[in-house]
Amino acid sequence: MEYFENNPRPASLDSHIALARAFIDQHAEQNRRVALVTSGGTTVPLENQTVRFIDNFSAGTRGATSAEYFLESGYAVIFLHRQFSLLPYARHYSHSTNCFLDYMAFSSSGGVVIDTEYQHQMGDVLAKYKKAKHDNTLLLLPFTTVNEYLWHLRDLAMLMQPLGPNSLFYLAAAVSDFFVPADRMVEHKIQSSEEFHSQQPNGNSGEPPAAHMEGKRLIIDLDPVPKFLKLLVDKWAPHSMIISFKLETDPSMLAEKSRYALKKYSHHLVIGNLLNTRKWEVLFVSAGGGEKWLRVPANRRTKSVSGSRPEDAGKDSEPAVEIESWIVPEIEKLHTQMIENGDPRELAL
Ligand code: 9Z3
Repeated sequence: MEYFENNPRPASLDSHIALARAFIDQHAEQNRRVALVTSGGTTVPLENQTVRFIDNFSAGTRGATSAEYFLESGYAVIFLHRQFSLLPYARHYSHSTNCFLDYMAFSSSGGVVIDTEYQHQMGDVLAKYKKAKHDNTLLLLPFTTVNEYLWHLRDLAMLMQPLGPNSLFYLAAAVSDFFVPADRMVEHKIQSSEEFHSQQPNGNSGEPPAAHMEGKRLIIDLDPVPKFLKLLVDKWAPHSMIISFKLETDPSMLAEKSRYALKKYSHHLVIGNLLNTRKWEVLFVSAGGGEKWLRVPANRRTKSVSGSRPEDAGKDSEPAVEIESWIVPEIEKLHTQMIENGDPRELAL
């Protein structure tokens, strides 16, 4: 594909692929299912030596939480995630309203211990984390840019091919639809003051840089990201189960756009979600035409935190039920169906 001829191979890819090869070999030998979970937003740098970039919304909650439930269901998980976004297990203590030091306390002898208030819950998380470490079932691979994401997805998919239907792709990362191709990217920081404007040399495309100043205005002219999902389904992972997410903000478009994506790429399942309600409702759209909503009931959309108001249910607060604890077992069932019945792209929801 032309994209990979024209956009640079990330420096981290070789070492990541070596780690993934050993990981996949181990789990192929143990006949374990392997899920590639993607998570977090992809950036679009505007300069080669990047000061400015465009980002896609995603904290990594969907991916990190789902990864934990895949591990609980017996999958090995390759967690391809945006660097510094939420990680499985660590997510319970990072990026939260508490600073991690709030979980600590001094013991009577002056040593540092986990505060008694958190010990029980942290013990549960720690046990799961230690098990994943001991069994070597969780591989963390970071990316930052959309280019790094695409290279990793392609190479990991090809590496997973020998797993056949025992492999699954769960594409929760928020992938940019637009990017700056390498041959239209400027090297240095774009100068905003007119006194310092320069037409930076720009590869050999002969086209103007994708991001440049015109007077006081910054003009950004992005290329479309190639339709990688089509390639994943048809070429890179033809025997895997493939699940993609569709993010919308307008409720009236969600079902239609999810159906459209499924029809266009002919994979197994699209999970539609809306930005404002994603933590408590998702729409499953499957290739057989089956559709169903998974919804956390209204009275379980907020943890009972003192002072929380019913009208804030589901906003920034964490629901009492993690919807991923319902999503992942549903997928596991569909995956079993797919493995047992060959590969019908018509799964009964
Ligand atoms: C999603 O829809 C994810 O569920 C969220 C998760 C990004 C909403 P958070 O990380 O949010 O929990 O804060 N991902 C979007 C997937 C996406 O970009 N899909 C692309 C597309 O449909 C390519 S597969 O074109």
